[in-house]
Amino acid sequence: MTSIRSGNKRTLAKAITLLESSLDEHKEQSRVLVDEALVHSGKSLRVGITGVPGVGKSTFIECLGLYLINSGFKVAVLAVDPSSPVTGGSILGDKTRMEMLSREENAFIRPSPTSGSLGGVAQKTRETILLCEAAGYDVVLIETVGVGQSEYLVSKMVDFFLVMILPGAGDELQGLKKGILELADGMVVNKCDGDTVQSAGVSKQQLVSALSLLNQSEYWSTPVLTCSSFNEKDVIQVWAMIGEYFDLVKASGDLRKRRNKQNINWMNALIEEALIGRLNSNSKIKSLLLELETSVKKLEITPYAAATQVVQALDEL
Ligand SMILES: Nc1nc2c(ncn2[C@@H]2O[C@H](COP(=O)(O)OP(=O)(O)O)[C@@H](O)[C@H]2O)c(=O)[nH]1
Ligand SMILES: [Mg+2]
Repeated sequence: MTSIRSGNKRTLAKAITLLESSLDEHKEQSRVLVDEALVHSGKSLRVGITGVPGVGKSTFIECLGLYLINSGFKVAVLAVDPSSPVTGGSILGDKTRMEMLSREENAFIRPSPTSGSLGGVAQKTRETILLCEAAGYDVVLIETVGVGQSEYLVSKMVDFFLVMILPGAGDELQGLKKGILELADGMVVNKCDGDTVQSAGVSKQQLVSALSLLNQSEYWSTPVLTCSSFNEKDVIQVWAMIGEYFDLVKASGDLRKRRNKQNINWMNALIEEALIGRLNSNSKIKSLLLELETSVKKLEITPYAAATQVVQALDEL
């Protein structure tokens, strides 16, 4: 196989397919690929973008991606969408919406892995980021849907986490999941055009006051911008905010810390996966698990006691 570092898109795509395969021989090959990539990784700016379906993430990414490519960058777009493994989530729609971007030589668009648990999908996304970086991509944009736990996982693997919301009054803001404000490094009220300009302004003010109640770092308070993804000027403004943040965290040494944290998270996820893999591959433990599940359901044993038994059984292996 040609090296990923050649920057060839088909080579990169093939490598990611290998990564997503569940065959044991492919797992071994992809481990080698990821190990090789690791040395050449870490140079990109990793940006996560979340928001409810329809908020305009893909439209925003297409506009931003084209702008970045025109500015001389290579842009990779990855999706994490575990909501609909059968159809591949909203990705089919995304593909057509990013039609212009996907035709660009310096853009690489990859839909979400469609099989596996959310943890597995997150894991593959982490490795895919490294492969993209080794292939020379300067900016990696990760689109994720604002449902379930996926946005939490994505926020832990990026340098900047952008939360997009729809314009609207208080009700919608109440609907924002608790905790999302803490994850956000920047927020965008999108679709600020036409009839919604005014309500977008109101949402912005509400977000600003909600954010002011949170503890922010000494040099960064999560900004809130309004944006129309159809308007390149707006999109560039959002990018400027991300660039400003990146410069600040780089200068303060926090980027290093954040990347270290990303790696520790990654390691922990791998340990968890390996342990669960071991539990499931041992027939003795597997039957113990089934037994305990029944006992827990019948309230014959507490979940704590059951978990302790499983860990003990693992010790005795
Ligand atoms: N008016 C308006 N419509 C938008 C904007 N951004 C996206 N849309 C439209 O909203 C719909 C959903 O956009 P999409 O990018 O697929 O949303 P996603 O599900 O978050 O990726 C599409 O019909 C877009 O054309 C915007 O800034 N203003
Ligand atoms: Mg989309």
